[in-house]
Amino acid sequence: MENILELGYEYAKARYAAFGIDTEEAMARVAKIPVSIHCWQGDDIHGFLSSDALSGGIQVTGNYPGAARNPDELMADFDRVLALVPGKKRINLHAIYAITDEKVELDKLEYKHFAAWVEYAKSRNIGIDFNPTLFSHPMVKDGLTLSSPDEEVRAFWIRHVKCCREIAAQIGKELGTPCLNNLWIGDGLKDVPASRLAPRMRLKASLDEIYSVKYPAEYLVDSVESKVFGIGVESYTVGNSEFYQAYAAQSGVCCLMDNGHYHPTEVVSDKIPSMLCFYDKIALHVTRGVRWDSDHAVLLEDELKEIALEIIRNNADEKVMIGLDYFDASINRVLAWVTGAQNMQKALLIAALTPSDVMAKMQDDGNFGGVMAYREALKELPFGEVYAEYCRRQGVPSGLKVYEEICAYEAKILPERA
Ligand code: RNT
Ligand code: ZN
Repeated sequence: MENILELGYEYAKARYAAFGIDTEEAMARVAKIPVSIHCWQGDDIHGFLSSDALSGGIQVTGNYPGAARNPDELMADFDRVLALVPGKKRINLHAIYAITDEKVELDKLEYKHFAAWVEYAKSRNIGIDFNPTLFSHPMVKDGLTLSSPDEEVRAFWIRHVKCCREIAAQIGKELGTPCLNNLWIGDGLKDVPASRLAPRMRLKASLDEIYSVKYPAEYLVDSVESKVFGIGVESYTVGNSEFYQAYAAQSGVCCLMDNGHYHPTEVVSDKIPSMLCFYDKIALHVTRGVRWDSDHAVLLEDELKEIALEIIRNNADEKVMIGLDYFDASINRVLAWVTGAQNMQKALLIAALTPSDVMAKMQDDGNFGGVMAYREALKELPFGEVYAEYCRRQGVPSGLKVYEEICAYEAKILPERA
């Protein structure tokens, strides 16, 4: 059997070589690109700080058993993810994943509440990214946080984001790799606003105050994440794309594009090269939108492949910070996690196995038929053999073996968590 796999790879290597592609180079390249895996798939974005239900423009649906209930369970589940996904990984935390026995308010969080996560990351040799949590909390008033007309509300959330930035910078320093601190707020209105400008001016003022504190870029990278609409705020979103793009251009923070946050025919793959004309760094939340939901588990679909292509063919491996963001509680959560993360790896590998320079030259020469012929012929190549080899070299399983391992893990933990 081993032999058949090896033969399969040798055959695939030759098929790609006929297109001028070196499979060894492609695998080595993709293995260096970090993908930040969101911790919140493991427990439906509950976190460890309160028992309040999720609210504020996002929703998790499904009641599949086995959600992680505490730090130990979440870390154990994440270890399964690390062991089943190839490539370079980071973990993406939210402020509500603070680990503490005392009751601590969101505007009083400190680095010490995340020291256990830093130890976890250190021992697994992975980086950490971070997010302030501005939802599922009583200080969200009338659906608003940083854009609230209530000064107390606004001040509370400014303090929260400020302490998150300080924590994130400290994490980046400890781990020797910059921590991305991404800000998303659900602020918006259900129905037609009487003023669209005033909340945006208040958000702008809040951001100015938040980002007036400077940290070294080798510790902290800040990003802001826009959205077109959220559940319950269908008519107006304060932090829309234009708002944050203009803010980022003016202030020097990064834009984070979540591909579930745009109108259905708008694609992030097309936005990436536009942004690369102007920004040194951009961040992504890779997800899958389905109708009104922006957060289904990532599948190996055309748009995912196109996103990966725009990163790889523009040599933006170090400019685009890739993160995942989805939450499915209707299936085994580790499976949802692993499937999406594997698919990101597959898309990057497919992109790295594409003769993009040759095809770009054809485009410039006006040979559009050639581009089409190449693109379609590439779909016939034995990608699966290269991916299986990539996984094998990294000591992780591929194919249904992954599913079998997750089933075995589930059989072990479900009785403990019942
Ligand atoms: C919500 C945003 C945001 C969240 C996470 C939990 O629409 O995508 O990124 O999903 O912060
Ligand atoms: Zn997101």
